[in-house]
Amino acid sequence: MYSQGLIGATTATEETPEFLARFQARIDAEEKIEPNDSMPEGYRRTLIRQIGQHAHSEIVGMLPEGNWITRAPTLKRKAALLAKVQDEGGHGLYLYAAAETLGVSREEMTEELLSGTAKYSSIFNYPTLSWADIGIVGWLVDGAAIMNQIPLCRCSFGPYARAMIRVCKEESFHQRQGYEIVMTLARGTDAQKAMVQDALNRWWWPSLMMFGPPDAESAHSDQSMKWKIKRFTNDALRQKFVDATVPQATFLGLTIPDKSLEWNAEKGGYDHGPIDWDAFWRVVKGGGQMNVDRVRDRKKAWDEGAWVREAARAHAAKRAARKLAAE
Ligand code: BYC
Repeated sequence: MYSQGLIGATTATEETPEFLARFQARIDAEEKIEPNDSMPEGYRRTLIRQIGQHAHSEIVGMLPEGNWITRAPTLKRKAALLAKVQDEGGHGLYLYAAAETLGVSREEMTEELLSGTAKYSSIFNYPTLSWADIGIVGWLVDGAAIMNQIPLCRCSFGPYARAMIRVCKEESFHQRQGYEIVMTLARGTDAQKAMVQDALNRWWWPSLMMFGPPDAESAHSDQSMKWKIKRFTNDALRQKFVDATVPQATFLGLTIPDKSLEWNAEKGGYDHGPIDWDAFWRVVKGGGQMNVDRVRDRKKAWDEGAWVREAARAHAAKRAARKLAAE
């Protein structure tokens, strides 16, 4: 079932200064690192952590939107939302497969998610209260995801970089469907305008938090930038997102809920108000409105899918035995 799994598990190498320098030279030369290549243990662990958390975010991210599939206002909206939520499941699959090439199994990663030892994006611990939330999630959350993920297409680890190319194409469709929902509501009745403004008020700050803690407090950024896993820092991507999104809100006639938001001609970008990082860490550590529900729902899906995994394994074993007998 996990055919490409565990390939990289046998590449442990003594990390002499020469080995580390050779590895860094490959990174600096923009060579892609592949699963069978020797790599520092820290590089491997960083990728397992980041790709695993990214995969978890994709599948936990199916929950807040899946919640609206039965209540989408038209058949067209329902079909688009259904396709989007299925795409997120696919993203999780590509990412788990990419992480498996580093010598970790999907079962291990899932156990970490369900036991709370692996994180997933803070953004999915907020509830989707109205149909407007689905538009705002597509516009802002998928918009922030693209901003963060386009640079990951150039990540130094080949399987992650290649997975991200397809993910980004699909995220781009997601962002547009969200923006189109928001545009429809923003041009609608007063009640629709109020509903979409309310959703923007609730999702704006959590969307900025998605990019992670400020650079000064980001534990992994320096090393991940050196290894070209990350190409931009958390603050740099957050700034790009704000600069791209504010004109879109203006076009829609919506108000970003930040009184300090102001164009700064000198830096060529917007200054924004302070982010409540205490609230961010509270949510990351399990204190968000939906943390308990999200993990419970993932556990239920994992438990109820046990028979499918068992059947797939039995089918694979039968096929392998048949192939062996025919040889
Ligand atoms: N939420 O040193 P830092 C999507 C953690 S999927 C929770 O800056 P790093 C979508 C961080 O993990 C969106 N935790 O870390 C899906 C670390 O904790 P650990 C997900 C966060 O890794 C479906 C600690 O804080 N995208 O958009 O250098 C539908 C210190 O942070 C968060 C990805 O995963 C957070 N927001 O940078 C719609 C992209 N931020 O591990 C949409 C790939 C930070 O030491 N990931 N933490 O326990 C990345 O680009 C990077 O991992 C991050 C963080 C920028 C997120």
